[in-house]
Amino acid sequence: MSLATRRFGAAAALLVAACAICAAPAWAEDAVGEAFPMTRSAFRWVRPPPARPPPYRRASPIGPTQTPYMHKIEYTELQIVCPKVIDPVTGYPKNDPTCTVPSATVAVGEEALDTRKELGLMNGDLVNVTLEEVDTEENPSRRRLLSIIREEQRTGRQLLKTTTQLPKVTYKLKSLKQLKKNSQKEIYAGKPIDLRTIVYIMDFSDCKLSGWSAPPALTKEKIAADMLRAANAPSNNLANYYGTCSYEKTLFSPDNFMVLGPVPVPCIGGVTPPPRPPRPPRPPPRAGAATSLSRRNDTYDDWWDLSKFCTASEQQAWERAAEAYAQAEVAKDPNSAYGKKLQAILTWKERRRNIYVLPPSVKCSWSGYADVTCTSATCSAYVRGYSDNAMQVIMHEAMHNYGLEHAGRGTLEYGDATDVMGDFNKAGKGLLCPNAPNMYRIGWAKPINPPGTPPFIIETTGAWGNLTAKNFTTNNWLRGLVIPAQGTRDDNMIVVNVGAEDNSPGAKKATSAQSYYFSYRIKNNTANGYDSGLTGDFNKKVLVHNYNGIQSERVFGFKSNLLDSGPSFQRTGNAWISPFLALDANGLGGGVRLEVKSTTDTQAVVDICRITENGKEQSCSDGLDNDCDGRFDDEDPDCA
Ligand SMILES: *[C@@H]1O[C@H](CO)[C@@H](O)[C@H](O)[C@H]1NC(C)=O
Ligand SMILES: *[C@@H]1O[C@H](CO)[C@@H](O)[C@H](O)[C@H]1NC(C)=O
Ligand SMILES: *[C@@H]1O[C@H](CO)[C@@H](O)[C@H](O)[C@H]1NC(C)=O
Ligand SMILES: *[C@@H]1O[C@H](CO)[C@@H](O)[C@H](O)[C@H]1NC(C)=O
Ligand SMILES: CC(=O)N[C@H]1CO[C@H](CO)[C@@H](O)[C@@H]1O
Repeated sequence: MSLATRRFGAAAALLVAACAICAAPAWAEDAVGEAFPMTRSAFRWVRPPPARPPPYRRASPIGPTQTPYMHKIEYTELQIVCPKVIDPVTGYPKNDPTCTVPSATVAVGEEALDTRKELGLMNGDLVNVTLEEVDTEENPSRRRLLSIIREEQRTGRQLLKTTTQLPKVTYKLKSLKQLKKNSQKEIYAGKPIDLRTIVYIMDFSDCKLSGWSAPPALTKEKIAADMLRAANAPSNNLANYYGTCSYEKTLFSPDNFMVLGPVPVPCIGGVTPPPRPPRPPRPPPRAGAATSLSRRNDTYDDWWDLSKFCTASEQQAWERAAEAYAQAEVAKDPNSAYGKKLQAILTWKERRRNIYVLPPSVKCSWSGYADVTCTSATCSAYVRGYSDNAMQVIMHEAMHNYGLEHAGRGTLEYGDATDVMGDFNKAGKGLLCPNAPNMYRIGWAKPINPPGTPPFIIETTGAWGNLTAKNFTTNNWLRGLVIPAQGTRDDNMIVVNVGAEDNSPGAKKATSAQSYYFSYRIKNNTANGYDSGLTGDFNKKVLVHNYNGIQSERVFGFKSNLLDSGPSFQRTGNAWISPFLALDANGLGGGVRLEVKSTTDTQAVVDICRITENGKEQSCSDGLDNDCDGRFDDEDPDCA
């Protein structure tokens, strides 16, 4: 018998006695109710292994030390939380008072991603969930233990060592059904998105642990100065980051932004559960009896202990405390300019971004954590501590709120150094705007328009530079296409999918057809300019990304992948050549060859060819250079 079970046994005896007055046993019942699903993604720094000491003492190198980081895929979580409703009296959002489900993490990692994809779940949808409490001997309910601890505190009887780490309730997600799909909100559709943001400085000093107070140096003024376009702001202040990278399609106005705090949160708190009778013994689980939705994980009830956990229930406690703090601030002086401004932000009905700056030592395994998509009344991004590169971490998290996934390179989840959603290690205080696929995904940028189109014309679609097999039928070379530097205008990429027939809805598509994105990036020498955080490695480079997603917040599972950059490409030299996809029955597929003809400080000129015969020209009289080696038909020695 495990220690925990023995303890629980003793406590159960106590509860039997206490429960002579109890009604029907309730604690093993399923938790059923309506909830919001929240997919959240964490950002984690991983410290490098300690360097071996040099053979003899040398002064340590001057300049910032780099902190490598990596992403652990299991840090994506699918949580369920109570739906937020707008209180008709106060106008403030609050948890639906009829909510009966505990806040919980119901799936992590690939399971979380799969569930989201399978059900097309967007944050802020309404779902009906049924959670079944799972009875494991090793893991008795932490809620039950909490009630025992409360009983100890009340009676002074020592039944347990209360310093023992509390076990968690374990639930299994029995079912999750979509009741209402929220509409997508984060894709630019012609009208600037005017963000509402509150930054909360959180203070957990009640835990009486060192590093758990709000750092005194971290003032509201400091954060406001870092985030707004003030004279002394760093160039990657959030307002500039959003404004410049989006070409002012997203606004971060000082009128809609406030910093509050420090917000004290009690270290331990929550509702005291009623005493409950012991659970009848359960039959052992039958093998293979798992339901189709057997994605189980530990689930947390709505009480919290900040000193021990960093789970959905602690996160909800922070949020409740912050919200209550903000409302109390308004109540202090509702008619002042400050009170009115705060109230206006608090009563804004949709997509208020809350950024929580947590004390540096708090027990969370991540450095940043945020909702992926933001469609409910409020959405969250948390950062642990506030380091020198806080603004890069916050922008990364903020772009998760926009629905963006990580920008990878090969197997490296965060490997793309051309996007703040990837490796921003070397971006310093510069702006590292999203890569072409991510820019397209949120509607900030589009493929190029026909030559002569002025920049920033909202009505243009970019269909001209969205190339499919159809664009290569009469001539498989498209020459002299101009790719403007991404910072100079918003129609700035060429997208090629030779596995697609054309761009009409319902057009035929080859199986495993791939979309390639070609864009041109310049490291901006103006400190606060577009791409001022780009590394020299990608300066004046045509980038090749692969991305098969579309412009929808509800279509998941697609991430951009940085494949290569040129004129001088790593893999294939002076031209970039895609993998070859054998032509299907409809003649769709083949490969893409990209040659960079020239690059300047504002644009690159490229030639693009669709390869239909891989490596050797076989059709020698069709008027096409089928193998894209620059020689047509009889000119090609392949045809000799
Ligand atoms: C939610 O699910 C439960 C259990 O499946 C069911 O009894 C209930 O009617 C559902 N509620 C709604 C609103 O669909
Ligand atoms: C490519 O084809 C589409 C139609 O599918 C057309 O609208 C577009 O103008 C073409 N682009 C170029 C560069 O020829
Ligand atoms: C290209 O066209 C397809 C089909 O119309 C569309 O789904 C896709 O969003 C377009 N891609 C870009 C990058 O505009
Ligand atoms: C450099 O940044 C400025 C300001 O954002 C912008 O106007 C300019 O187009 C950028 N240049 C390039 C080449 O991106
Ligand atoms: C957050 C959490 O408790 N995650 C757990 C989910 O389940 C897997 C598999 O049992 C555990 O490894 C995780 O720790």
